[in-house]
Amino acid sequence: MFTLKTRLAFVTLAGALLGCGGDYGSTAPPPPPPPPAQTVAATDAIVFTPATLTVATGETVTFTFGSIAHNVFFAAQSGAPADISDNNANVSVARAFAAPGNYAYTCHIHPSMHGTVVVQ
Ligand SMILES: [Cu+2]
Repeated sequence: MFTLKTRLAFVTLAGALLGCGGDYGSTAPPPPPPPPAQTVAATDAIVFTPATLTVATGETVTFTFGSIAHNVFFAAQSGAPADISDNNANVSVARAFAAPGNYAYTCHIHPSMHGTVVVQ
């Protein structure tokens, strides 16, 4: 009986200390990381935004896909990165552009969707 009372007292004390420590240690959450600098959004409105994106040679462009699936097929030309084929939803895919040029692309699911990456 004595042992049980002691244990209960200890648990109560520990709970009080933990609660106090939690309040003392609370800080504001860190700010979210900034979005990638070079991004093309394949939107649920069936457009690429921005339709034309200008980047420097060697930069990486992140294509972000929303809840509606899209893909990115580049016009066949030297320096074009690999296509982002199939159905892409709720994912982001990065492509690097190693050579200057104008790289046009389209979504094969929605042929009205066009965009261009201008690499300077
Ligand atoms: Cu599409």
